[in-house]
Amino acid sequence: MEASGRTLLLLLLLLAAGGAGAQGGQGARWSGEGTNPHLESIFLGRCSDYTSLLSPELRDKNCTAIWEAFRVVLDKDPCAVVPSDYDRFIDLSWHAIPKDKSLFWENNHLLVTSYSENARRFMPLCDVLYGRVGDFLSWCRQTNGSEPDYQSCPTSADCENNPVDSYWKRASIQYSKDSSGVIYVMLNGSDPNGAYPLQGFFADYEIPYFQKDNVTRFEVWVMHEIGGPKVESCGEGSVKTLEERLKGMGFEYSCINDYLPVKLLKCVDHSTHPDCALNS
Ligand code: ENP
Repeated sequence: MEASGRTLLLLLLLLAAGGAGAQGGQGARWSGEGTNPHLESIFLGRCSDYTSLLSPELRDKNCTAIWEAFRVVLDKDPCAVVPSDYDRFIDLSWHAIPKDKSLFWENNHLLVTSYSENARRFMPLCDVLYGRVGDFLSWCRQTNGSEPDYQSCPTSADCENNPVDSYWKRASIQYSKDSSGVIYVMLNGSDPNGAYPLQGFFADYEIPYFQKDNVTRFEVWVMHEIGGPKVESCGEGSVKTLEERLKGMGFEYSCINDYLPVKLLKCVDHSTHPDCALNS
Protein backbone atom coordinates (compact mmCIF):
# COMPACT_ATOMS: atom_id res chain seq x y z
CA MET A 1 0.00 0.00 0.00
CA GLU A 2 1.38 3.41 -0.90
CA ALA A 3 2.06 6.03 1.80
CA SER A 4 -1.09 8.14 1.26
CA GLY A 5 -3.27 5.00 1.37
CA ARG A 6 -1.70 3.95 4.67
CA THR A 7 -2.26 7.43 6.15
CA LEU A 8 -5.92 7.36 5.10
CA LEU A 9 -6.40 3.88 6.61
CA LEU A 10 -4.75 4.99 9.87
CA LEU A 11 -7.02 8.06 10.03
CA LEU A 12 -10.13 5.92 9.46
CA LEU A 13 -9.04 3.46 12.18
CA LEU A 14 -8.44 6.30 14.67
CA LEU A 15 -11.86 7.82 13.93
CA ALA A 16 -13.59 4.45 14.38
CA ALA A 17 -11.78 3.74 17.67
CA GLY A 18 -12.71 7.19 19.04
CA GLY A 19 -16.37 6.73 18.12
CA ALA A 20 -16.76 3.24 19.60
CA GLY A 21 -14.81 3.80 22.82
CA ALA A 22 -15.95 7.26 23.90
CA GLN A 23 -18.28 7.29 26.89
CA GLY A 24 -19.42 10.82 27.48
CA GLY A 25 -15.93 11.71 26.26
CA GLN A 26 -14.53 13.83 23.47
CA GLY A 27 -16.98 14.30 20.65
CA ALA A 28 -19.85 12.65 22.55
CA ARG A 29 -23.22 14.36 22.48
CA TRP A 30 -23.94 14.02 26.21
CA SER A 31 -21.79 14.22 29.31
CA GLY A 32 -22.75 10.84 30.84
CA GLU A 33 -21.73 7.29 30.02
CA GLY A 34 -23.52 5.61 27.15
CA THR A 35 -25.99 2.74 27.47
CA ASN A 36 -24.30 -0.33 28.87
CA PRO A 37 -23.98 -2.76 25.92
CA HIS A 38 -25.19 -5.62 28.16
CA LEU A 39 -27.99 -3.66 29.85
CA GLU A 40 -30.75 -6.21 29.27
CA SER A 41 -28.75 -9.27 30.31
CA ILE A 42 -27.31 -7.52 33.40
CA PHE A 43 -30.80 -6.33 34.36
CA LEU A 44 -32.38 -9.77 33.90
CA GLY A 45 -29.47 -11.52 35.62
CA ARG A 46 -29.61 -9.24 38.64
CA CYS A 47 -33.38 -9.62 38.82
CA SER A 48 -33.21 -13.44 38.73
CA ASP A 49 -30.37 -13.48 41.24
CA TYR A 50 -32.36 -11.25 43.60
CA THR A 51 -35.69 -13.04 43.29
CA SER A 52 -34.45 -16.62 43.30
CA LEU A 53 -31.31 -16.62 45.48
CA LEU A 54 -31.24 -13.51 47.67
CA SER A 55 -34.96 -13.18 48.43
CA PRO A 56 -36.69 -16.41 47.41
CA GLU A 57 -39.92 -15.08 48.89
CA LEU A 58 -39.98 -12.86 45.76
CA ARG A 59 -39.85 -15.91 43.48
CA ASP A 60 -43.21 -15.01 41.90
CA LYS A 61 -41.83 -11.77 40.45
CA ASN A 62 -41.73 -11.84 36.68
CA CYS A 63 -38.34 -10.45 35.67
CA THR A 64 -39.21 -10.33 31.97
CA ALA A 65 -42.32 -8.23 32.70
CA ILE A 66 -40.24 -5.98 35.00
CA TRP A 67 -37.70 -5.47 32.20
CA GLU A 68 -40.47 -4.72 29.66
CA ALA A 69 -41.93 -2.09 32.02
CA PHE A 70 -38.47 -0.56 32.54
CA ARG A 71 -37.44 -0.51 28.90
CA VAL A 72 -40.32 1.78 27.78
CA VAL A 73 -37.98 4.70 28.54
CA LEU A 74 -35.66 3.42 25.79
CA ASP A 75 -38.42 4.35 23.32
CA LYS A 76 -38.48 7.98 24.51
CA ASP A 77 -36.43 11.04 23.74
CA PRO A 78 -33.51 10.96 26.23
CA CYS A 79 -34.44 14.39 27.61
CA ALA A 80 -38.14 13.64 27.98
CA VAL A 81 -38.16 10.85 30.56
CA VAL A 82 -39.94 11.75 33.79
CA PRO A 83 -40.07 9.83 37.11
CA SER A 84 -43.64 8.66 36.49
CA ASP A 85 -42.45 6.80 33.38
CA TYR A 86 -41.14 4.23 35.86
CA ASP A 87 -44.45 3.80 37.73
CA ARG A 88 -45.28 0.43 36.19
CA PHE A 89 -41.71 -0.79 36.65
CA ILE A 90 -41.92 0.11 40.36
CA ASP A 91 -45.36 -1.51 40.71
CA LEU A 92 -44.07 -4.80 39.32
CA SER A 93 -40.75 -4.86 41.21
CA TRP A 94 -42.00 -3.43 44.52
CA HIS A 95 -41.41 -5.19 47.82
CA ALA A 96 -41.40 -4.00 51.42
CA ILE A 97 -38.32 -2.59 53.19
CA PRO A 98 -37.63 -4.26 56.58
CA LYS A 99 -37.98 -1.99 59.63
CA ASP A 100 -34.69 -0.48 60.94
CA LYS A 101 -32.81 -1.61 57.80
CA SER A 102 -32.94 1.52 55.64
CA LEU A 103 -29.58 3.11 54.94
CA PHE A 104 -29.43 6.47 53.16
CA TRP A 105 -26.12 7.97 52.10
CA GLU A 106 -24.24 10.58 50.10
CA ASN A 107 -20.80 10.19 48.47
CA ASN A 108 -20.15 6.75 49.95
CA HIS A 109 -21.46 4.39 47.25
CA LEU A 110 -18.80 1.65 47.45
CA LEU A 111 -18.58 1.76 51.24
CA VAL A 112 -22.36 1.41 51.47
CA THR A 113 -22.42 -1.55 49.07
CA SER A 114 -19.73 -3.37 51.10
CA TYR A 115 -21.22 -2.55 54.48
CA SER A 116 -24.79 -3.50 53.59
CA GLU A 117 -23.60 -7.02 52.65
CA ASN A 118 -26.11 -7.61 49.89
CA ALA A 119 -29.08 -6.62 52.08
CA ARG A 120 -28.01 -9.00 54.86
CA ARG A 121 -26.89 -6.21 57.22
CA PHE A 122 -28.73 -3.18 55.83
CA MET A 123 -30.93 -2.54 52.84
CA PRO A 124 -29.87 0.66 51.04
CA LEU A 125 -31.80 1.47 47.87
CA CYS A 126 -29.21 -0.32 45.72
CA ASP A 127 -30.04 -3.53 47.67
CA VAL A 128 -33.78 -3.18 46.98
CA LEU A 129 -34.88 -5.05 43.84
CA TYR A 130 -35.98 -1.87 42.04
CA GLY A 131 -32.69 -0.12 42.88
CA ARG A 132 -30.43 -3.12 42.34
CA VAL A 133 -31.33 -3.63 38.68
CA GLY A 134 -30.06 -0.16 37.66
CA ASP A 135 -27.11 0.27 40.01
CA PHE A 136 -23.84 1.29 38.26
CA LEU A 137 -25.62 1.33 34.88
CA SER A 138 -26.53 3.93 32.29
CA TRP A 139 -29.20 3.84 29.58
CA CYS A 140 -30.88 6.10 27.04
CA ARG A 141 -32.19 6.17 23.47
CA GLN A 142 -30.54 8.09 20.66
CA THR A 143 -31.98 11.58 20.22
CA ASN A 144 -32.79 11.09 16.55
CA GLY A 145 -33.11 7.35 16.25
CA SER A 146 -34.79 4.33 17.72
CA GLU A 147 -31.72 2.49 19.04
CA PRO A 148 -30.06 2.81 22.47
CA ASP A 149 -27.27 5.40 22.51
CA TYR A 150 -24.17 3.40 23.39
CA GLN A 151 -21.86 6.39 23.14
CA SER A 152 -23.22 8.80 25.75
CA CYS A 153 -26.35 9.58 27.80
CA PRO A 154 -27.55 12.85 29.33
CA THR A 155 -26.92 13.72 32.97
CA SER A 156 -28.51 16.56 34.94
CA ALA A 157 -25.85 18.81 33.39
CA ASP A 158 -27.46 18.17 29.98
CA CYS A 159 -31.18 18.02 30.80
CA GLU A 160 -33.28 17.43 33.92
CA ASN A 161 -35.59 14.75 32.52
CA ASN A 162 -32.98 12.17 31.62
CA PRO A 163 -33.63 8.41 32.00
CA VAL A 164 -31.10 7.68 34.78
CA ASP A 165 -31.89 10.63 37.08
CA SER A 166 -35.64 10.11 36.66
CA TYR A 167 -35.20 6.45 37.59
CA TRP A 168 -33.31 7.29 40.81
CA LYS A 169 -35.84 10.02 41.66
CA ARG A 170 -38.79 7.64 41.30
CA ALA A 171 -36.98 4.85 43.17
CA SER A 172 -35.82 7.23 45.96
CA ILE A 173 -39.33 8.54 46.57
CA GLN A 174 -40.67 4.99 46.86
CA TYR A 175 -37.83 3.87 49.13
CA SER A 176 -38.32 6.82 51.52
CA LYS A 177 -42.07 6.35 51.70
CA ASP A 178 -41.57 2.67 52.57
CA SER A 179 -38.74 3.15 55.09
CA SER A 180 -39.63 2.70 58.76
CA GLY A 181 -38.16 2.46 62.26
CA VAL A 182 -34.65 3.83 62.78
CA ILE A 183 -33.40 5.57 59.64
CA TYR A 184 -29.61 5.41 59.19
CA VAL A 185 -27.71 7.93 57.08
CA MET A 186 -24.03 7.55 56.10
CA LEU A 187 -22.30 10.79 55.13
CA ASN A 188 -18.74 11.52 54.02
CA GLY A 189 -17.13 14.10 56.34
CA SER A 190 -14.02 14.28 54.15
CA ASP A 191 -15.89 15.49 51.07
CA PRO A 192 -14.57 18.96 50.19
CA ASN A 193 -18.08 20.09 49.23
CA GLY A 194 -19.59 19.16 52.58
CA ALA A 195 -21.08 15.96 53.97
CA TYR A 196 -24.74 16.76 53.25
CA PRO A 197 -25.39 18.17 49.78
CA LEU A 198 -28.12 20.79 50.17
CA GLN A 199 -29.38 19.77 46.75
CA GLY A 200 -29.31 16.10 45.84
CA PHE A 201 -31.32 12.91 45.96
CA PHE A 202 -31.32 12.73 49.76
CA ALA A 203 -32.25 16.40 50.28
CA ASP A 204 -34.82 16.66 47.47
CA TYR A 205 -36.28 13.19 46.81
CA GLU A 206 -35.88 11.34 50.09
CA ILE A 207 -36.22 13.65 53.14
CA PRO A 208 -39.55 15.14 51.97
CA TYR A 209 -41.12 11.68 51.59
CA PHE A 210 -40.51 10.06 55.00
CA GLN A 211 -43.73 8.99 56.72
CA LYS A 212 -43.61 10.72 60.08
CA ASP A 213 -45.71 8.09 61.87
CA ASN A 214 -43.50 5.22 60.73
CA VAL A 215 -40.09 6.71 61.60
CA THR A 216 -38.72 6.20 65.14
CA ARG A 217 -35.59 8.36 64.82
CA PHE A 218 -32.66 9.31 62.58
CA GLU A 219 -29.10 8.19 63.25
CA VAL A 220 -26.44 9.89 61.14
CA TRP A 221 -22.91 8.51 60.76
CA VAL A 222 -20.29 10.98 59.57
CA MET A 223 -17.40 8.91 58.18
CA HIS A 224 -13.95 10.35 57.43
CA GLU A 225 -11.35 8.92 55.08
CA ILE A 226 -8.59 7.11 57.00
CA GLY A 227 -5.82 9.70 57.27
CA GLY A 228 -8.02 12.08 55.26
CA PRO A 229 -9.22 15.57 56.14
CA LYS A 230 -12.00 16.09 58.67
CA VAL A 231 -13.86 18.69 56.64
CA GLU A 232 -17.09 18.31 58.64
CA SER A 233 -18.15 16.33 61.70
CA CYS A 234 -21.39 15.98 63.69
CA GLY A 235 -22.85 19.39 64.57
CA GLU A 236 -20.78 21.24 61.98
CA GLY A 237 -21.50 22.93 58.65
CA SER A 238 -23.91 21.07 56.40
CA VAL A 239 -24.32 18.27 59.01
CA LYS A 240 -25.76 20.90 61.34
CA THR A 241 -28.06 22.06 58.54
CA LEU A 242 -29.32 18.49 58.20
CA GLU A 243 -29.80 18.21 61.98
CA GLU A 244 -31.85 21.42 62.05
CA ARG A 245 -33.94 20.32 59.08
CA LEU A 246 -34.80 16.92 60.55
CA LYS A 247 -35.47 18.32 64.03
CA GLY A 248 -37.61 21.04 62.43
CA MET A 249 -39.69 18.29 60.84
CA GLY A 250 -40.21 16.81 64.32
CA PHE A 251 -37.82 13.86 64.02
CA GLU A 252 -35.50 12.62 66.79
CA TYR A 253 -31.89 12.95 65.69
CA SER A 254 -28.52 11.64 66.80
CA CYS A 255 -25.13 11.73 65.10
CA ILE A 256 -21.98 9.59 65.45
CA ASN A 257 -18.54 10.47 64.07
CA ASP A 258 -16.71 7.56 62.44
CA TYR A 259 -19.24 4.91 63.50
CA LEU A 260 -16.97 2.06 64.62
CA PRO A 261 -18.33 -0.92 62.60
CA VAL A 262 -18.02 1.08 59.37
CA LYS A 263 -14.64 2.49 60.38
CA LEU A 264 -13.37 -1.05 60.99
CA LEU A 265 -14.48 -1.97 57.49
CA LYS A 266 -12.58 1.03 56.07
CA CYS A 267 -9.54 -0.06 58.10
CA VAL A 268 -9.42 -3.38 56.23
CA ASP A 269 -7.72 -1.39 53.46
CA HIS A 270 -5.51 0.68 55.85
CA SER A 271 -4.58 -1.86 58.52
CA THR A 272 -1.17 -0.32 59.28
CA HIS A 273 -2.38 3.28 59.51
CA PRO A 274 -2.17 4.71 63.07
CA ASP A 275 -5.89 5.68 62.91
CA CYS A 276 -6.63 1.96 62.60
CA ALA A 277 -4.54 0.79 65.58
CA LEU A 278 -6.62 -1.33 67.93
CA ASN A 279 -6.10 -0.90 71.68
CA SER A 280 -4.99 -4.20 73.18
P1 ENP B 1 -22.99 9.24 43.97
O1 ENP B 1 -22.83 10.34 42.95
O2 ENP B 1 -22.05 9.25 45.13
O3 ENP B 1 -22.90 7.82 43.29
C1 ENP B 1 -23.63 7.56 42.14
C2 ENP B 1 -23.49 6.07 41.86
O4 ENP B 1 -24.29 5.35 42.80
C3 ENP B 1 -23.96 5.68 40.49
O5 ENP B 1 -23.17 4.57 40.07
C4 ENP B 1 -25.37 5.23 40.72
O6 ENP B 1 -25.79 4.32 39.76
C5 ENP B 1 -25.28 4.63 42.09
N1 ENP B 1 -26.45 4.72 42.94
C6 ENP B 1 -26.83 3.75 43.81
N2 ENP B 1 -27.93 4.14 44.48
C7 ENP B 1 -28.22 5.38 44.02
C8 ENP B 1 -29.23 6.28 44.32
N3 ENP B 1 -30.24 6.20 45.14
N4 ENP B 1 -29.25 7.46 43.66
C9 ENP B 1 -28.32 7.79 42.73
N5 ENP B 1 -27.34 6.96 42.42
C10 ENP B 1 -27.29 5.77 43.06
O7 ENP B 1 -24.48 9.21 44.48
P2 ENP B 1 -25.55 10.37 44.63
O8 ENP B 1 -25.96 10.85 43.29
O9 ENP B 1 -25.01 11.36 45.62
O10 ENP B 1 -26.80 9.60 45.25
C11 ENP B 1 -26.78 9.14 46.56
C12 ENP B 1 -28.21 8.83 46.91
O11 ENP B 1 -28.54 7.49 46.91
C13 ENP B 1 -28.52 9.26 48.29
O12 ENP B 1 -29.67 10.03 48.23
C14 ENP B 1 -28.82 8.01 49.04
O13 ENP B 1 -29.65 8.21 50.17
C15 ENP B 1 -29.45 7.26 47.96
P3 ENP B 1 -26.01 4.78 38.21
O14 ENP B 1 -27.10 3.90 37.69
O15 ENP B 1 -26.44 6.22 38.22
O16 ENP B 1 -24.70 4.52 37.54
C16 ENP B 1 -30.93 7.36 45.05
C17 ENP B 1 -30.32 8.15 44.14
O17 ENP B 1 -29.72 5.92 48.32
